[in-house]
Amino acid sequence: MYAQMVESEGNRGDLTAQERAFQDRIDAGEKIEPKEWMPEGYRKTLIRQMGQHAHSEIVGQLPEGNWITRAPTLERKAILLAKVQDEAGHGLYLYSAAETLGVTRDELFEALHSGKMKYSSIFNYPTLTWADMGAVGWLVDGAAIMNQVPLQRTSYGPYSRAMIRICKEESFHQRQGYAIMMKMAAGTPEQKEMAQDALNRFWYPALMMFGPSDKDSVHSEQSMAWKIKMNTNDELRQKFVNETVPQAELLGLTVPDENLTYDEQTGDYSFSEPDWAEFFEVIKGNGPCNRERLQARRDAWSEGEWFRDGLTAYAEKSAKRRAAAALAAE
Ligand code: BYC
Repeated sequence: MYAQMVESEGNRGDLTAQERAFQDRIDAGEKIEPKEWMPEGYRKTLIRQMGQHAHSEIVGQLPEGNWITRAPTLERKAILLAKVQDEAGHGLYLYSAAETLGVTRDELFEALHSGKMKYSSIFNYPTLTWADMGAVGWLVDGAAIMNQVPLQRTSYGPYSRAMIRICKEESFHQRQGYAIMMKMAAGTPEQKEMAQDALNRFWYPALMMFGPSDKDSVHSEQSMAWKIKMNTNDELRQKFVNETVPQAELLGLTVPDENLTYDEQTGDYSFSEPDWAEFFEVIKGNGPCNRERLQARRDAWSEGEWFRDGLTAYAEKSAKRRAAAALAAE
């Protein structure tokens, strides 16, 4: 249901009058709201992208949660805890926004647990040292911001509004990661080495977060026409490299790419592409941590059943009590 759901609508001439009126609204920069008419492909593409994004936030808690008990100071622990809680909040805004499109949260979870829906490839890599918390905040949240800031202008109202709040929190996340990297890079030679090692391991997976190169991106063209996506994958990847390389230099760290060169004229760095064969393996489920991450989510779902049942029972009881009180007051 969720894969390949968008039928190509061809060029504008092929659109029905209703579809053309819809496209005109998008082109004029209007927001589309939940109860309004929308093409089925638009609705499904949004469910796919927002659902995948929500799942990424929730699964993204796992590699960082791993370090809450191991953070080096109480202050670092409190900051990391707050960040991981924020990710849960982001997931919830996005699930709520996706629900306005007529899909239930249970359906979205079912699609995640059965492997039908994806989450960001980055979370299938392990976090091996404390420096990885720095690299994740700096690079992973940094890449997420690069992708998500333009999505504040996306055409679907609830998605765009969720993005505004998420982006504010993501900038704090990125800075806390960079602060860890600054500390480690200016520390003992061993600490600096840990920071370099974290950069070495997270650089290419961070580049993969933007999706396949434009020539292999299946959805970009239609998603951009609908303003569900505002930029191509390669445009955002380039922007990320341009902003991140000087940040690495400031840390005194080396980006693990021998082909990295700066073009004075364009202001762009040219850089090596990630290993796309590895990327496609990871999104097929064969990355280093895919099985562990999915199992953790499935376990959390089944272990939380008693709690969900309790909440439902309480909500039903409260509704009955309110109905009885209303009847008595008549
Ligand atoms: N990982 O046609 P394409 C975060 C899939 S983390 C896995 O270019 P599209 C956070 C794609 O789904 C970031 N799968 O697709 C940070 C499609 O497969 P299906 C989460 C990927 O959708 C810190 C196929 O490859 N952010 O926020 O136009 C802590 C072809 O690709 C990936 C978002 O999700 C990938 N990296 O573009 C916690 C932002 N890349 O679905 C959390 C919103 C591609 O046909 N999402 N695929 O089976 C987007 O902007 C877009 O969905 C993407 C991909 C740029 C990711």
